[in-house]
Amino acid sequence: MKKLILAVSVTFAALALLSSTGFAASKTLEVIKKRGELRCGVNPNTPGYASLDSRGVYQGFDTDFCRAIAAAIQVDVKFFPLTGKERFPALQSGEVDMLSRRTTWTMSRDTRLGFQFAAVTYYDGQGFIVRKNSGIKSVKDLDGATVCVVTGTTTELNLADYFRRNNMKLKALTFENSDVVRSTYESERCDAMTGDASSLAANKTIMKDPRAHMILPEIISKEPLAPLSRHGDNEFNDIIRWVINAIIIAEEKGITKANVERVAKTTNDPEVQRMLGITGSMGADIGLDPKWALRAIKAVGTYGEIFERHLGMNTPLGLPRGYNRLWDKGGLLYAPPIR
Ligand SMILES: N[C@@H](CCC(=O)N[C@@H](CS)C(=O)NCC(=O)O)C(=O)O
Repeated sequence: MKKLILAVSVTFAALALLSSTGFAASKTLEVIKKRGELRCGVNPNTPGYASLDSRGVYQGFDTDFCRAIAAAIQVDVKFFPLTGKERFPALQSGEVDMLSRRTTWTMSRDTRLGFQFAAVTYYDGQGFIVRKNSGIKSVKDLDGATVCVVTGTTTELNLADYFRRNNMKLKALTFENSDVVRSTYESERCDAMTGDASSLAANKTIMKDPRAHMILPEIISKEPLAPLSRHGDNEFNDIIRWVINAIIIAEEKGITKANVERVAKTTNDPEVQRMLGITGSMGADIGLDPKWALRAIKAVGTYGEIFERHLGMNTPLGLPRGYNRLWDKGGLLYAPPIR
């Protein structure tokens, strides 16, 4: 009985401590700090989002969010290439701390699989790519077609749903790896290849003759792509979420990778002061030091800079911002305030 009372009072003391500091220790964060490395699951080969550069280092839009989070925590980052099928077991088993990998936020992944999505980094939708000389102009022309698709994805499910809903006949050829999906499509064993429109644009750049193919105009699904971590460690997920939000807010505020240090010294915008650790306790509140956001922005720049560097008009992908513009520029990017 005494033991029980002791245990209860220790628990209360711990709770009191928690509520006084407002911060519950994150187990994942402790593990990451101890090993000095954030382990991030990414796509194996999706140019612009995650692919190896000439030095064998992963570069891209998705990998930059891992880099930003590692900079905020002040650790190195290691990338783990994972196929659609491999990604969830790798996160569940602890092989990786998080995924930043063209992964759609869905209810079953959130609940049944036990994950927590942090914030949407890219609003996407599913599309189709076909050969220009096929005569196919619209998804409706694909009745009876053979379509190549990556298994273990929302893509596979949406494809079947779409054809069923529209009473169209489908022959789906599924493979685990998107490189195999692409080469099978290129060898003309399928009439179309389907995937997130962003990934199709990426895959098109590495086809033998990119100009021989076109992405159909229809988008058949919503694919809000978001980094995620395991259920049970909200504090670590908060770090992912607020680093992403800071990177979006930095764009709103006209901050850049190049000027962030100067802004930190000169700004009189109270939100920027809180975000960059000049005032308040935002860093301590998520278990980091005051310069967490400053380091993240210095490492990779703002959302706009990341987008333009890897996906924008001056890159092989040449993608417009579209839905991924800031909310006050007609897009969907709307980060909650740092206050
Ligand atoms: N957003 C979808 C698709 C994700 C995805 O990554 N699909 C393809 C690329 S379109 C893939 O799995 N690629 C594996 C690879 O790169 O080998 C999902 O979350 O299921």
